[in-house]
Amino acid sequence: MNGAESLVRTLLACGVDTVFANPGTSEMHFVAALDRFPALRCVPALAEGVVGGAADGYARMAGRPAATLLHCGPGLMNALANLHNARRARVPVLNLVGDQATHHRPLDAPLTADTEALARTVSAWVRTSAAAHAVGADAAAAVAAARDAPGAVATLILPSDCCWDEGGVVGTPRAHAPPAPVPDERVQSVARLFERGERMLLLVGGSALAKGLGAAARLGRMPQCRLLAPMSNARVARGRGQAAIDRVPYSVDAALKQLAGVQHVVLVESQPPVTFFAYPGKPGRQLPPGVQVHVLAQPDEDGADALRRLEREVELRADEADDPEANAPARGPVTPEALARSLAALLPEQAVVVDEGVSVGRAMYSALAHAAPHDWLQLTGGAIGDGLPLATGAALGAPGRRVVGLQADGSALYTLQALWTQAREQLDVTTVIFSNRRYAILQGELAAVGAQAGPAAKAMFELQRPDLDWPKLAAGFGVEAARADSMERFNDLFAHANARRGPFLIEAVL
Ligand SMILES: Cc1ncc(C[n+]2csc(CCOP(=O)(O)OP(=O)(O)O)c2C)c(N)n1
Ligand SMILES: [Mg+2]
Repeated sequence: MNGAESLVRTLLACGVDTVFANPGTSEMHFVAALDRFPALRCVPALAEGVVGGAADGYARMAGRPAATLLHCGPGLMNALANLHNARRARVPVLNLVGDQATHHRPLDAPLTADTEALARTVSAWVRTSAAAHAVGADAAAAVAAARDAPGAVATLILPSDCCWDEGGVVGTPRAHAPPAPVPDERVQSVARLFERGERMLLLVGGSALAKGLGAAARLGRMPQCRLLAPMSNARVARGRGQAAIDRVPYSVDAALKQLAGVQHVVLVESQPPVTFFAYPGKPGRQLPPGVQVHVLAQPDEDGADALRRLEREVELRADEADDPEANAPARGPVTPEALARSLAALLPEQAVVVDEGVSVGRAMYSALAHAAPHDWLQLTGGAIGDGLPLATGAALGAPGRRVVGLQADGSALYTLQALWTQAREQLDVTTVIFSNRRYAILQGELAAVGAQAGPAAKAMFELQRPDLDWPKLAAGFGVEAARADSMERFNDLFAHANARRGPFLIEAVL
């Protein structure tokens, strides 16, 4: 058995059966092993940004890691932005990077780079295998490191001689650390805060959001308490039957207004909220000055369990909330509000919504709070170009569920190659392109940072001259597509897309 075969056998033994790959010469022995192991699903991607984002989307839905397969330092560089998003999502990713053979590295051949240094920027764990016999044990350690609560990117670098040399040994799966229970004293001290009747904010993130709110929602309905989620979240369980939860707004003014008067913040798998950027003369922290911050659960602790225990300690005085009546789909011109209304009415049951809707997408989150039950996946690290890859990985991580991508046009163009993977694997993904033909958010940011902008500066944010032809772009990658310039047409296309198998793209012209 060579090192590559010991790697494949170890992955399968550790429950890793999906690989997103863009390989090169140094990964050939791994590729060659695929024919002997049909249980390993290897999904090709045409750009490494797709690999990183798809591994993230897969992990968010499957709850366990996929592997990536990347080529040397430069292949990893291309994947880093979306691996950064995965790091911020705190999901498990087994990041495999093939590299120069051990004895070839000193020759400084063209693709030689400081692969470990690059990997460290996104990884909680980095190791370079030293020899074929070590590869299996290294891979088992990497999977456990990726899965330690709450989840992280673990990078294993594989010099090509370690893969082709004989002497491979299959690694034994290792236990990983589950979320730690929150100590009783902490639950009780937060319970005492609730009893003081002062104005509180319960800020719930991480796995507590992904599992459904239950206790948090009931606590959040107490008269003195507000319930919010952070601005960006890996996964939120929502829709009919689930309590709605708003997010801390993007704008600093809106956030300060919303949180004015709050005296205590209780963090559950979350951090004190800050603005995306600094703006001249404005605060970077979104909490009002003087607020007291308390931690109920850290990100590696079991926040959902802590909330249930907190609920038992506190004497609840809250009513059950009802789901409001559903609205009919919108008609007439395509606007963000009309799209939100139609999506709320027509979202398929158990959809996985992937939100990289940027400025148009802002109208969607609250509008879909009482749509059919669904999971909501967001861009977590602010690095745009994640939406199409996330949707691709989510479809593989949640087979049988429709993925609905709410996708800003400019952001989609960073990693458009994901469409080809969706077509090749016949993934059930409906992509809705919010085609405003500009970088709309940056037009607002220009004013927000106080920059003086003339026509040349403003033209930087227009995606026109030439216009992008979305149905043709999608068709070029093998994905069927159509354009909607009225809500009637959008409603028909959206229903049609969700009723068929395989991917479909709708350009919603705003
Ligand atoms: C990797 C990365 N590059 C660049 C940016 C800066 N940026 C933020 S939003 C944006 C444009 C977004 O345009 P679009 O996706 O069309 O959304 P819209 O603003 O039109 O809603 C850019 C370039 C970023 N956030 N991340
Ligand atoms: Mg746009």
